[in-house]
Amino acid sequence: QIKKLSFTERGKLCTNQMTKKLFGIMEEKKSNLVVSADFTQSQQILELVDKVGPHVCMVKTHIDIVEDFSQDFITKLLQMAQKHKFLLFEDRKYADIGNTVKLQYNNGIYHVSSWADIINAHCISGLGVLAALKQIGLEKNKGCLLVAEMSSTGNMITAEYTAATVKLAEENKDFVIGFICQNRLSDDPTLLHLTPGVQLKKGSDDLGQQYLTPEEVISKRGNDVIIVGRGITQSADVINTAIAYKQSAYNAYCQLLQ
Ligand code: 5FU
Repeated sequence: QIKKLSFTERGKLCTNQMTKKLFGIMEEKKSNLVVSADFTQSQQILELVDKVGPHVCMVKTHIDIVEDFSQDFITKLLQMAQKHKFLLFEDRKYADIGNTVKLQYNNGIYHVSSWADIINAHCISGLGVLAALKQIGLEKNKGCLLVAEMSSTGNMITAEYTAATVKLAEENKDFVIGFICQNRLSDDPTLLHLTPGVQLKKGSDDLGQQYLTPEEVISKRGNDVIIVGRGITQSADVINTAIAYKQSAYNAYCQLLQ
């Protein structure tokens, strides 16, 4: 049963170095938690990641919401990543034609390709988006996640679109490391399933976000990693809340191995 392989065992099967690295961090830190650092001030982000850094395998950013962006911020973020041993995932969801996406990934103010270990893409525009990101990312040993499903209510992703996305991932494993999804989509043990829309209690926000619990996401649905934003960032006790999410997701993963 593929689902029951440990992260270490799955890491050994990977030829993609980014996937191998992530499985290694997850096993070492006993964490399949990603925190989504959705703050608009760089200082808030740095303070958050310094607190939760020891408990996460990866920090997810939306760099274009940061109001005081600077190269110095990126330098400090990279130092934090090294200090606490986590990867950086820029949740840009590239979706345009290949040429535009290439410019967005490499250029502009943010130069995402220079610091983000992992990025993601919607393949709605066709094969060009992935080809373009790959042209830049592959030689820098970066990884890409494909958005195969979304957590938001009324999203227009169909089962056919999801299936086509899975096929694309399976055919591009040199660069694609897995999915942003709500359900386990591929039996390939070298592809990761990362799920946003997670809080300790099932629910929703007032703009269409829908939340599942860590247990539902990991043990019932068989995904690998939870992505948590406000459940942690809006908590009065960020560190202990991050620990609670980490334990909940990791215990759910351990249950699957038994
Ligand atoms: F692809 C997706 C998705 O389907 N749902 C999401 O919520 C991405 N996200 C991101 O995860 C979203 O942009 C936020 O950055 C984060 C969830 O934040 P929350 O505060 O936990 O709702």
